[in-house]
Amino acid sequence: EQKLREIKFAKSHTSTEELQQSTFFNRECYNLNEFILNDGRNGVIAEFKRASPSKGIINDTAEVQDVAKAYAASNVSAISVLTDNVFFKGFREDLMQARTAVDIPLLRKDFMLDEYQVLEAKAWGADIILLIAAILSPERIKTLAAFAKNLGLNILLEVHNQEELDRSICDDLTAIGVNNRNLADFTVSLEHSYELVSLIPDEFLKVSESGISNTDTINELKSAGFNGFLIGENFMKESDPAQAVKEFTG
Ligand code: IGP
Repeated sequence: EQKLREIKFAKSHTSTEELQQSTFFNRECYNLNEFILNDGRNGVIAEFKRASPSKGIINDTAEVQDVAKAYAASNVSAISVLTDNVFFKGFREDLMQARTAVDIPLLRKDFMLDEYQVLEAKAWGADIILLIAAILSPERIKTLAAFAKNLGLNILLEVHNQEELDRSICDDLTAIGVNNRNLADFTVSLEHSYELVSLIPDEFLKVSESGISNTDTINELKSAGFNGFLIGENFMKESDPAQAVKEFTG
């Protein structure tokens, strides 16, 4: 965590006052529950991701506005936008441009460690923040979730196994995501989702994350109890992610 902090906070900061005065900061966030549990939408959280540590460059030509618009037009429930630059080649501008392009919930996908980043998320137009159990203590998760909720943000907690779930769960979360990808060795197995789904209390949205590449898998995950499906590479690996999401969602 210390290493991550050093890498991510090397650059200079906008003041918290400036963040709080920015255009998007005072908008009301969309409610993730409403968009996921909506019969007219498909539960997919479609991701804009140029690159990843496991795959290298996935797509460096697609424009975020075009992709976001195509995702929204395909009735996805939300869009995830990577803002981490070090590992995923994302920018805060990607999130801000997605915000101007669509009117559905946006997830700031990043390694959140402190309150300042939560303020950034709100200022850049996010509706949802990600808290990753593998890199945060239970106390930090509780504090950051309360801080984010107070700003009207939705909170997605990401876990990879039962131990992370048990120690990290707290009241202020909106959704719990099971990451099928092991962040240490990048192996992907949907078994993580199937093993954990029944352990997630029903008051939280249940999201399966990573490695989903067809609608049969979505239907199986749905039968198992999931209502959200985070999908990135399957769309972004195509030169035209807009066409890929259209074919996927019909
Ligand atoms: C999407 P995929 O396999 O569909 O591209 O996965 C998403 O789950 C993945 O990008 C992700 C991620 C993360 C990225 C899950 N948790 C945490 C960065 C940080």
